[in-house]
Amino acid sequence: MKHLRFVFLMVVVLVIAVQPALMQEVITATPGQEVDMLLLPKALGNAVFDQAHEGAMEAHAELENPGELIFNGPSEASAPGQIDIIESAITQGVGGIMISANDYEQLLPSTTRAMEEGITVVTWDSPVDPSGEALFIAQVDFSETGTVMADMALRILGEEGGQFAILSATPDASNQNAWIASMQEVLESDAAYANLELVTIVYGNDDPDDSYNEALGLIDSFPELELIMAPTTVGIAAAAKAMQDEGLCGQVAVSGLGLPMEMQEFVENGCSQEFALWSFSDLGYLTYYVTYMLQTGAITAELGVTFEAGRMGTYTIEEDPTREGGLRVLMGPFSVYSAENLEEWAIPAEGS
Ligand code: RAM
Repeated sequence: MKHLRFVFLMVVVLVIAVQPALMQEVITATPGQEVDMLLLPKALGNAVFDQAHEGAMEAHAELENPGELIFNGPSEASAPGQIDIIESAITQGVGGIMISANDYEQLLPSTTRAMEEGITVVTWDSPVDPSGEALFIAQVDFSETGTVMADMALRILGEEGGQFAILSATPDASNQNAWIASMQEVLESDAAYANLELVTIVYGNDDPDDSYNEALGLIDSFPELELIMAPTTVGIAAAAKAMQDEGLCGQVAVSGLGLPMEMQEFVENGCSQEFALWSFSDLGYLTYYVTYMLQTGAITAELGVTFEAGRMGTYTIEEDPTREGGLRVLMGPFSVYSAENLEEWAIPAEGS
């Protein structure tokens, strides 16, 4: 009995001693501080960026920021369009700029100038070179994206393989370029992928019409093509629509990174077999939290800094293994959507 009491006492002492140390390290935000924030997507009119905006608005309200949350982007996914918006945000004197970048290098003079003016620059979804940002909010691990896409291709084409093409976004998009490079590495890394033959990479500029036409071009140029892999929500939906219109569903598969609400009909009618994504509203929410906490001085952009991002919980700033000298906050996870788990993600038709 005495022994038990001693053990119990030791446990209590330990908990009391260790807990404050643990708790001190997780930093929380101080709500109510005024910071004008700009959420800058690659382009307007893309549903995933609207979802990120919703997440950012949720965080903005939760943190009771009396400042403004501006959501503005170019009408087409282009670096010059983003530069103009960053420049006017600097003149306006915003406190935080959150960018999904159309180019890894071209935005640097503007983002660097913004940082010199005391503005927190955080990238999300698609980063810039680490010299032009405080850190990057990575939706998923970029090298994992290659594995996810290679495995989807393998499940669709089987071990006998076949020809496939990549339909990407803009040629300079840093996220898509990193994912394509990672997929190519994965394909070469294991004999299991040996029969998956990548025949070409084309670009639909995250524009529905361009992407649709590029998909049609692919089936013209490669009559043996069996799969279009599109690491862009705009590209995958346009490719699936093109295959549907051509009556090629079942013959040419469509996969990649897609938004469930845009892809549901194509999974239901067999034009797309499976695709993957993450939550864009969570990404917007987390990005807002980090930018607010950096700009209000609650945290600094340094390795090992641990903080709490509201409903999403605790995160730690870490080295970005996919970008030398870069820092990231890693969100995740990936979700894979297919006919097999359709019941879990499909939006039921009205009246059913
Ligand atoms: C498009 C955009 C975005 C990317 C998704 C997967 O909506 O290119 O940057 O993350 O696809």
